[in-house]
Parts: sequence; C-alpha cells; structure tokens
Amino acid sequence: MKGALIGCGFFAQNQLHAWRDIDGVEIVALCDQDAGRLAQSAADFDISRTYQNAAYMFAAGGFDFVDIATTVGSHLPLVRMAAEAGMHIICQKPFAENLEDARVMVAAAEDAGKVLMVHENFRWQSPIQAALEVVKSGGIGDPFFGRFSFRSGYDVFSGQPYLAEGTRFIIEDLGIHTLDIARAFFGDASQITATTKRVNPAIKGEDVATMLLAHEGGATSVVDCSYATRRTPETFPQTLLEIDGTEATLRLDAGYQLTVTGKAPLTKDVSPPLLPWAEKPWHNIQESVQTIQQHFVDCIAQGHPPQTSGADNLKTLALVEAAYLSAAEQRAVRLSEL
Ligand code: NAD
Ligand code: 89V
Repeated sequence: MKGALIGCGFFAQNQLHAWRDIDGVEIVALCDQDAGRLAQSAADFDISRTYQNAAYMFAAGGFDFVDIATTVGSHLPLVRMAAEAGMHIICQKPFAENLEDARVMVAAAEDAGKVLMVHENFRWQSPIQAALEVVKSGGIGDPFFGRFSFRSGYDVFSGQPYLAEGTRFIIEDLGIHTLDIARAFFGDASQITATTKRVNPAIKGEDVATMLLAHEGGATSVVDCSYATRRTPETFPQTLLEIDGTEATLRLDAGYQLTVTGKAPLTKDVSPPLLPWAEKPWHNIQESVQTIQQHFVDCIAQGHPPQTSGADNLKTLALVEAAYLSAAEQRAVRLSEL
C-alpha cells in the first residue's frame, strides 16, 4: 500500500517512524504548508514527493491512503478532499471541532466507500490492551465500576504550544483518549456529569476535569484528568486503571504494574516495549502509534471496520461535547441530547 501524509509537525514524526517499520506500506508523498517542516521530514524519511498544498497532492495521486496529522481546524476540508479523491483515510484526534463536522466527514468516507479511521491510539497502548484482555476474557467477572485516571505535571506545552492557546484544553486533547478507553472497557455511556478547572494561569483552557459516566451496560466509571498534578515519579503519559468486577479487582498502577486481586490473582509487569526509534517517557504512546497504524492496514486488507473508525469516534466525541456542556451548565447530560 502506498500512502501520503499531511502535516509534518511534532507528532507526525512518530507516525512516519511507525510507517517505515510496517511491512507492505510505503509513504510516497508528504504535505505541509510550512516549507521548513516539509523539507526536514522529507529528508529524514527519504520521501521525494513534497507538496505545500494538499489539493495538488491529491490531484497528482499515486497513493491508496492518506494519513492526516494536522491539528483539528484543518480536518474537515482535508478529509473531504481525501474522500473525493477516493482515498482510505486516517485522521488524528480530536477528529473534529464539533459533532456536526464529524458527521459530515463520516458521511463523506461512507459515500466514497473508503475506510475512515480516527488515530485514537491510547486504547492501543500495550498495558491498556493487557488489562482489556483480562476484563474481556471474564477475568474479573462482571465489571461494575471503573476509574480511568490520567494525572500529571508534565510540560506538554513546550512540544505542543497550541495546547495553551485554545479555550478548551484537557478534555478535548487528553480526556478524549481517557473517555475512549472507558468506552473500550465498558461500552457506550448514556449520561455524563463533569466538573472542570483551570489551575495553570498561563493557559486559556481547563487543565483539570473530573467526569462521572453511567454506561449503557450498567457499569459506572470515573474518568479523571489533570495536568496540574505533581507526582514522584512523574507518570506521564500513563493512564492508571482500577476496575472492580463481581469476582475480582484489576489495577493498572504507576510503572505499568498490572494486578488482579480475587479470582485468578495476577501480578504482572506490562511495561510497553521501547521501539528502536522511541524515547521515554513517550514510548508508551509511540508503540501505540505503530499498533494502530498496523490495525488500519489489517482492516483494509481484511475488509473490517477499524475499532476506532470515524463512525465509532462520533461516540467518543459526543462524550467530549457532553462533558463540556455538563461542566458549563452544572448538570448531568444525557448523550441522547446531542
Ligand atoms: P503541529 O502543529 O506540530 O503540526 C501540525 C502540522 O500540520 C504543522 O506543521 C502545520 O504546518 C501543518 N498543517 C496544518 N494545516 C495544514 C494543511 N491544511 N495542509 C498542510 N499542512 C497543514 O501539531 P502536532 O502536535 O503534531 O499535532 C497534530 C495532531 O496530532 C493534533 O490534532 C494533536 O491533537 C494530535 N496529537 C495526537 C497525539 C496522539 O497520541 N494521538 C499526540 C500528540 C498530538
Ligand atoms: O496524546 C495526545 O493527544 C497529546 C498529549 C499526550 C500531550 O496530551 O496531545
């Protein structure tokens, strides 16, 4: 399969490394409005076709899929363009600025008969996959409570300065991953209640969010995120889990330690591997980039929809919107309202 990538910024470097290591895939074209970033990535990954305008790249063609690694504001026009050009599409999270745009993008890919996957990679982290395997195979009985927690004081703003500038921050950027993990364990939610707070005075959006979800299957979860939490050792970018089931409790603690207490007890180090191009502490995320991109390729080859397809991601995005609405109006929001 031949691919093209749009957006040669901070995170796309991980995507380009991962593509290079996936058998049967070659990135043949790159696009970025910024000439310097474009030239640097082209040189680093030895890619000769470069474009500053995505329309010209699609017009020239010669590839089967496009990987959109730009920030959210450009996703709608680029996904539309890609669908019209008959491409399979991966689009970075947050998929869209609002649900309406997301629905338009899902419909565009459906009309084109092409696969659309959102790069929602946190559920693909190997420690999360190890915990999912225990829960989904019945290892804790019927799960009835979960806590999905991401609390850190890591400086994300130096690598991603735009995160300090938006009126929305932690739910839209990070909580979106944590909410998606909650969905991966417990399925869709029918109701959410959220509070938000900004602690860091140097940013515009909220850097703390606490969310309570009622899942359709009957489980309750707490999804809590913070970039205003000092920890020793710093746990960025680990998502910690506590899941109670009718027969056992599972915990994924700091340092990637998985414990099951109760039926079939288990203590296991589920640390992610350090890929040759990866670097700590990002290795947990970097490995999941390779896994999700492999999943995309496998889905196309086997004709299956990706787990985090555009259509699936509408539900994660709806939780993000509902959380902001809940925090603004100080009330529980039913997902059916959106
Ligand atoms: P960035 O600003 O460093 O890079 C984005 C690049 O896209 C820039 O070089 C910009 O010039 C280019 N660009 C923007 N619009 C364009 C257009 N229309 N045509 C061509 N080029 C265009 O941003 P980043 O930090 O790399 O983040 C990109 C996306 O990745 C964001 O949506 C972010 O939320 C997401 N992200 C995901 C993860 C993850 O784990 N899934 C981690 C970090 C960032
Ligand atoms: O994963 C992400 O989407 C990143 C970060 C971990 C920094 O929040 O933006």
